[in-house]
Amino acid sequence: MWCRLPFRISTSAIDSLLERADGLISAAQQDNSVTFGKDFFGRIDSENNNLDLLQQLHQDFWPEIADIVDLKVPVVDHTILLIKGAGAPGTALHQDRAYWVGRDPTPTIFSVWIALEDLTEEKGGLILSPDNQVSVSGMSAFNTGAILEHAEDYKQAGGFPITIPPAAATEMKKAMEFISLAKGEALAFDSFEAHTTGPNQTSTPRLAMKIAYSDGADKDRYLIRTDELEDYSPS
Ligand SMILES: O=C(O)CCC(=O)C(=O)O
Ligand SMILES: [Fe+2]
Repeated sequence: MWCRLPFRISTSAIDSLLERADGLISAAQQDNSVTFGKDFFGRIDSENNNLDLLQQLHQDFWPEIADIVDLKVPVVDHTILLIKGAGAPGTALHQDRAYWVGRDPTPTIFSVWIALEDLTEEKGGLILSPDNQVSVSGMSAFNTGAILEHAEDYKQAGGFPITIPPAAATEMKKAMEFISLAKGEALAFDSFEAHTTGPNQTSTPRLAMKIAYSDGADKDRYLIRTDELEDYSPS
């Protein structure tokens, strides 16, 4: 299940992020792989943890969805920058659940996927099934789906090696479409939503990111509770 978030994240929040991620982005100009800013947010070194930026982005949409998703102890499970280098390959079809069974025994993680620039299909934007689209109120039914068979394919390019095997993927992709997102637009998808992206066929890096939320009750591995993030102030 997935939905478009019907509000835009402020350009000023995104521009401050892009400015601070400048080093990573310029490196992706020369590197045709997917550059994951996995430790861009929340590094132990509190001067460089960028939680002030995460706070700004989060506050732009969380109040609109918190009651709908209704997590007992809402946490930011993890956040990554999804920078796909100029010329980098696509990401094979998968459900994120295949990666998260261990860390999220009862499925609660969902992703807010944010366009940090206007994303076209040539840039390697997200491809989803329109059949699974719901309105924002439908987020209350997130994570009620089922896991499909996945295989580990460490040879396939794109940085996400657990994938839906090629024959099944080809069949599923017939019903999937590129979803266009302008800078600051975002969509949310649950951990059972199969997704893929095409290669970045342009000469500049593709700029996107995801904030993955989950229920932190009974968990000790997550980035930060949402109430802590809201109260965060850089020391
Ligand atoms: O960035 C991509 O190409 C794929 C991202 C993805 O699979 C995800 O955000 O879960
Ligand atoms: Fe994914």
